[in-house]
Amino acid sequence: MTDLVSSVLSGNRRALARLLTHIQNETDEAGRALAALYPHTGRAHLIGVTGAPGTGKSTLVNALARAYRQQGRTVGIIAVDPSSPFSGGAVLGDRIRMQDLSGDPGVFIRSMATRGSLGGLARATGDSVRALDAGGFEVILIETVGAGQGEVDIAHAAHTTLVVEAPGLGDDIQAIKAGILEIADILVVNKADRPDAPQTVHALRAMLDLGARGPHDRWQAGALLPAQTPSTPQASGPARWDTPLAQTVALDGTGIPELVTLIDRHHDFLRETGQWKRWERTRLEQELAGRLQDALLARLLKETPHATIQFVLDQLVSRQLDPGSAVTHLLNNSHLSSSRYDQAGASSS
Ligand SMILES: Nc1nc2c(ncn2[C@@H]2O[C@H](COP(=O)(O)OP(=O)(O)OP(=O)(O)O)[C@@H](O)[C@H]2O)c(=O)[nH]1
Ligand SMILES: [Mg+2]
Repeated sequence: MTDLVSSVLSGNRRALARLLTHIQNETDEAGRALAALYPHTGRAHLIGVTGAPGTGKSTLVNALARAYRQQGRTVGIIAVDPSSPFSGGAVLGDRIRMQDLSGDPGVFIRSMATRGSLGGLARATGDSVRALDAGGFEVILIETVGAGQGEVDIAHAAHTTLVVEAPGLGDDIQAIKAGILEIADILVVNKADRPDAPQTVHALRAMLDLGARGPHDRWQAGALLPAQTPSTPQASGPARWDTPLAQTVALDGTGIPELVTLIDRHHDFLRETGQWKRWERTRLEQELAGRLQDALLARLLKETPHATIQFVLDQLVSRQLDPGSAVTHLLNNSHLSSSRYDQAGASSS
């Protein structure tokens, strides 16, 4: 076991910070450490916090962290920075957070910058969460701005997803269109102190009753294996989770204890119905599929001369070749193909 790994496991903050930097820089050291840490992960409750810019996510995460600390639970926070330069809220929220929670050894905060591809960010976020999990943090809050599907996906890669809405911040229908309500395990109307809050609550309740509230079969999707239809009912407990609506004033802590209770209830629901395990399996299947996709594409591109790809592209543009056949052609001429094609490729070259 390397120094870094054993230090992270023993709760050394500086080692954890170093590992997170390795993860963000995608170094080989990160890969080695994560492999060694992997058996020590899977214990933390991962809570995603997503929603439109400025709804109060950072303030809410802050308030939740404080509540968990009062209960003696340790908290990791991963804030995925919005890619938009127009959002000043993140800066403010993070500044408040730093003042409020820094110096508490039971809290670890890390911001992730949107650098490069969203897929890369999602992976770095997932790896960072694993590092915090191995470091012994019991609750991990993952804040993302739910502006794009990619960011939503990051927050959704949690056991419990909070979707944060605020009154008067644009069209609620917009959020529903983006499918953001459907991913909510708990819908939070923050800024409940605002006079227009009751209207927002009313509108969102109506939406939940209309059908956004449904059986949460989202962990059935098969990324590699065919999706399985849920044939047998869950062994125990209700298999259905009705998305509750919580009202909070993150600024002064109103509604936070109730929200913590709802989050715990969702945790227990997942454990008792076996959905926690199902979630784990589906998540890992998706991650494996994503990593395989990237690795196979990288390998193919490494093995295929640049000129070949240009040639294929030319043929696509001139309509001499269709994209489907192009894929077959490229695969047949790479080492990813079956040995039959390998031999054919070798003899023709
Ligand atoms: N009135 C009121 N204002 C709040 C509440 N919670 C947060 N705010 C304010 O809303 C603004 C945005 O808060 P943030 O926590 O930064 O919001 P955010 O969703 O993290 O913002 P982005 O990260 O930029 O998307 C700040 O000025 C907060 O002080 C609340 O419960 N009531
Ligand atoms: Mg924020």
